[in-house]
Amino acid sequence: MVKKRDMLISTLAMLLIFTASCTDLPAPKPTDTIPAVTVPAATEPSATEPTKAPPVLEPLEGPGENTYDEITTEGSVTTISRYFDLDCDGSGEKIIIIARDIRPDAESSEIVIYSEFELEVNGFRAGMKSDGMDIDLFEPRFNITDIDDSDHYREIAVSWYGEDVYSGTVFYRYDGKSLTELGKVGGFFGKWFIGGAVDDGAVKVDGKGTVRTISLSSVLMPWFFDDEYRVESGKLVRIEKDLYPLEHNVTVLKDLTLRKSRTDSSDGITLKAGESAVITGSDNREWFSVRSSSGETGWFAVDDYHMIRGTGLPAEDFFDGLINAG
Ligand SMILES: [Ca+2]
Ligand SMILES: [Ca+2]
Repeated sequence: MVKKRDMLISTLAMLLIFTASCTDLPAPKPTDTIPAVTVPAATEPSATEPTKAPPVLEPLEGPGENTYDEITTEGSVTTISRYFDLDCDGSGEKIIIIARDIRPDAESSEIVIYSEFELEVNGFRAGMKSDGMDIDLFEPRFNITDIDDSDHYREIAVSWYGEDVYSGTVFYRYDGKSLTELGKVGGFFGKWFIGGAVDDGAVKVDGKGTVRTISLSSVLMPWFFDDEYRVESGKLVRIEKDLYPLEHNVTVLKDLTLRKSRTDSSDGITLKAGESAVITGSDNREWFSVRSSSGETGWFAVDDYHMIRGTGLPAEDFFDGLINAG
């Protein structure tokens, strides 16, 4: 009892010394000051605990809904920036994209077409240029996404509008040490703004490591197929499928004897001139399956994209209704 009492007295004495030095403050009652002294001491240990916890991931916005800190346009140059913690180390990276119209006729053009972009993250740079073929113009409103929520990286996606109807997306990753391109896929990520219309792009990220999109094949003719990619050793790698479904109606122009299967080179059914048929699938490399008007199936292969193997003739000589690549 004596010791406790002595401690209380010494505490009160210290409080009196403390309050005496703060002459402007009213002397607090002991009952008020005791919690004030003990509460901070009690909270200090718990305040240090969050530093040992996993990093808090910055909330992501939906595809095409990303906001930015600053957007400036000067002439044919647009600069968009945003702070975001891409490597989840607790501090935001400054992400800057500079999109420029560097076409020779840009000065006289009434519209700005971003023919190149430069991406900068914490001083590291990457970028792309229009190739005058597949890539027409870039959309500088980049997206931040998370391909795989089991790693501590978020990815930047930049998309472009294609020359005809098709588009593409490039993914970048900043890991704290470098900015690397993971790869390119067909299709647009996020909202695309063209001709006054806004649409959802074909590229979907599931957060489980898979990027899904709709890709354009040029084997036999231009046709679209469901496509998937995964990140392997820091690169987006296509997940090859054995066969991609297709449902394309054609009319046979010239008799064509098909193969029984991809592995059996013996003669199968013969498609007759004038009959209708359906191309039902392809390996996206050389083989196509065809369903005849009577419901039977056979196969043909192409070389050099459109020459039907074993005939020396292009596919256009056998089928009417193929999509024109032109
Ligand atoms: Ca960071
Ligand atoms: Ca991730």
